[in-house]
Amino acid sequence: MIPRPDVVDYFSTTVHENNEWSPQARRHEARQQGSETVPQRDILVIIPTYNEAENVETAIQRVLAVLPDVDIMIVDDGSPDGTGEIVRRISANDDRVSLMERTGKRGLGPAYLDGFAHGMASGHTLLIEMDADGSHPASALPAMLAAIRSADSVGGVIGSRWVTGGAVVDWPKSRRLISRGGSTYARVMLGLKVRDVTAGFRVYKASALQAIELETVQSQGYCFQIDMTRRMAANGFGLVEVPITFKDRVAGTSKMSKAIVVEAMLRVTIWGFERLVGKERGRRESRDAKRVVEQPSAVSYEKHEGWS
Ligand SMILES: Nc1nc2c(ncn2[C@@H]2O[C@H](COP(=O)(O)OP(=O)(O)O)[C@@H](O)[C@H]2O)c(=O)[nH]1
Ligand SMILES: [Mg+2]
Repeated sequence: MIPRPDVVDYFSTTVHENNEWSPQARRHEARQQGSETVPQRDILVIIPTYNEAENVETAIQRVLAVLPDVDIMIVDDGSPDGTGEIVRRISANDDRVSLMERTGKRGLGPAYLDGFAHGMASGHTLLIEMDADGSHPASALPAMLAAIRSADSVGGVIGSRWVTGGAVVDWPKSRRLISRGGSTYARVMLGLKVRDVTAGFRVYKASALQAIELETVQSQGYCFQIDMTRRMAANGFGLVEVPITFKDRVAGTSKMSKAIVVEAMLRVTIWGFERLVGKERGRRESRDAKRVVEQPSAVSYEKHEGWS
C-alpha cells in the first residue's frame, strides 16, 4: 500500500485534488506499480442484501446522489428474487458499483465481515454500513463523515435513532419496543455509553476495524452491531452518534426473526456476565493488593521466611 502522510484531512477527496496524495493520484501510482488491489476511492459503502430487488437500485442511486465519489459494494446472499442480477447490470455501467455474491442466506454479520475484508484489502480507509431498504437516509452521510473526520480518537460513527434529534417513522410499536429495549439492555449489561447500540447505519475507520480482531466475531444477526460497539469501546475507540430519522421500509420484507432477537439476548447476557465477573475479579485483586500494602510487616516477614 502507498504510504500517506499524517494529514488529518486525508479523507477529503476534493481538498487534495491536486495533491500527490489525492485518491486519483494513489490509484494512478498503484496501477503504475502493477498493484493487484488498486484502491478505487477512499470510501466504500457496504450494503448487504437479501431479496431487495425492489429497493437496491434506489439505494445505490440515493448514495451516489449525495456522495458521487465513493465505491459501493452490494453483498448479496444469492437472493432468489434477482437482486444480484440488478446489481450486475448497474455495475456493468458504473465502476463505482460492485457485487459480492455469496451462496445462500448466511446472515448480516458474516456479510459485513466479508465486506470489511474486501474494503480493507482494496485500500479503502472508511467503510460505511447501510441497509438497502431505504430506512437509512443517505442525506445524513455528509454529517456522519464530518463526525468521523473530527478527531483521530473517533473510530466509528453511528446514525442514531435514540439520541436527541433522532427519530423513527412508521415503525409499529412492537418494533420500536424491541429496538429501544434491546439497545437499553445491551447498554446497561455491557456498560456502554452509546444509545443506539443495534443501529445498522455506521461509518468505521479501516484502521479501527483492523484493531478489533474481526476474525473472532461470531454474531450473525443484529447482535453483530452490538458486538462491534462493545469491541470498539473495549479498544478505546470513540463512537459518535449522529441523529437520523429512520423510516420503515416501503417495499420488500424485513428479515428480522425471533432467532435474531434470541441470539442478541443470549450473547448480550453472556457478555454482560463475563464483564461483571471480570469486574469483580479486578475488584478482588485490587482489594488483595491493597491489603498487602497495608500490612508491610506481614509481607516482609513472609519474604524473610522465604529467604532463610
Ligand atoms: N447479505 C445479507 N443481507 C441480509 C441478510 N439479512 C438481512 N440482510 C439485509 O440487511 C439489511 C437489513 O435487514 P432488514 O430485513 O431490513 O432488517 P430490519 O430493518 O431490522 O427489519 C437489508 O438490506 C437486508 O436485505 C443476510 O442474511 N444476508
Ligand atoms: Mg430494514
